Amino acid sequence: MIGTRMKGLDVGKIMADFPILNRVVNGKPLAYLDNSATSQKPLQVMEAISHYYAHSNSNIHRGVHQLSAESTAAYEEAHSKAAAFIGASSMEEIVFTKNTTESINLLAYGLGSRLGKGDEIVVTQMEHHSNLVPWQQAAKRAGATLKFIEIDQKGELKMESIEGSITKKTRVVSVVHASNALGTVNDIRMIGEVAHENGSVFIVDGAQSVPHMPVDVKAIGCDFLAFSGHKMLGPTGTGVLFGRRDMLEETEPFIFGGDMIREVSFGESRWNALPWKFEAGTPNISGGIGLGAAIDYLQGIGMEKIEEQEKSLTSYAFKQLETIKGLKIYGPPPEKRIGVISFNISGVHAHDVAEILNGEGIAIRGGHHCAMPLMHLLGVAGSARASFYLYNTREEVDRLAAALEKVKKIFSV
Ligand code: 7TS
Repeated sequence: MIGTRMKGLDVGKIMADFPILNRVVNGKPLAYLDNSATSQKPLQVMEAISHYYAHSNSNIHRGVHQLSAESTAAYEEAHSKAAAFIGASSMEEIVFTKNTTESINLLAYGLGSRLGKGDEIVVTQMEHHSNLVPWQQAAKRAGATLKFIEIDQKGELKMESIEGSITKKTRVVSVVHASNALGTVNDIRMIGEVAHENGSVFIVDGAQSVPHMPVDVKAIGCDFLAFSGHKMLGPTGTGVLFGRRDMLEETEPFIFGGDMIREVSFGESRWNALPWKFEAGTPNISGGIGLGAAIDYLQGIGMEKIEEQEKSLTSYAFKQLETIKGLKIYGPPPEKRIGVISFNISGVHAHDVAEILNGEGIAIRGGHHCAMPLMHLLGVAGSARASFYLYNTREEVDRLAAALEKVKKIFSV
């Protein structure tokens, strides 16, 4: 098996769709291993956006003219593609946002009327700040308490803590599907069952799962699923909130104004139909259309194949990195994680690791990964992190390992 071709996924062919991967950085071919932050975009997505601007650019839902009708149809079709991608019943259940953060804020405000004094909101100790800070604020507004499902030594959620934290007082359980800092994939189906047995709303942060594995909202049994289009080959400024129809109907809008209303008088207003009640103002039309093209691209390859390729690459990377003395990997073994590897080299700051790797043309992230409380729990200020996607290869992993040996030499560790 050669590096660019494994288990039916032709990575060489995929790479050809991503012009940025031909870049040379500091004299070396770019190895882009920062996919948890945002993914690269294929030509197909760029072409969908330019085609829209060259042929149909117009505002949606307000013109009877040809261009507006075309823009509206294309934007709505992108919602339908997103619905089919995650197994939603219809496009009414798909709200376009600008990212996962906005999707979760929409809920933290929109579900506010469900929260009162003494109620409880449950998240985990491995949340990204965007599934933590909005709930801290919601708890403050309502006089509710924020509780945490704890993690164990391996970076997995403690079973007894899941059952202990979620009680009849719990109104909202919001849990990350796959951790951006540890790579851990959580058993969200089971957590959802516990949440529902206790009468709670169940929200999943799918920012790191939806781009990398098949995710079906009915199979996981969530009420809401938030994810980012820009992490799954789509343009920046795109995100999605799925909500089960009945749940979205009961959720209050978070941003008010044009296009989200059905009828307005000087005194009051009635809201538009789903999903438009949550998409006030002129949305990111070209971005939504670009996201539709990204979904077509991913589906053309197949999410099972993407997951399999990333698993194989992650196992390979584990083997390579584990041979490096003084390098510590955080989180569970490869079979229990997505293609994210967080690590530290003893005695070397994560930012120095990232900087030396940059000199080798390798893009990784060093820092707290917007999960500061988790980093404190691990007893570190931050970590270096390599994160993979469908276009990464074993050769890039080999270069990563070689560059990390160089880091050790420079710091004489
Ligand atoms: N949830 C998780 C699990 C994430 O990994 C991220 C972004 C977000 C939410 C927020 O997504 P956004 O699109 O609203 O920014 N994670 C990262 C990261 O790991 N490095 O940069 C952003």
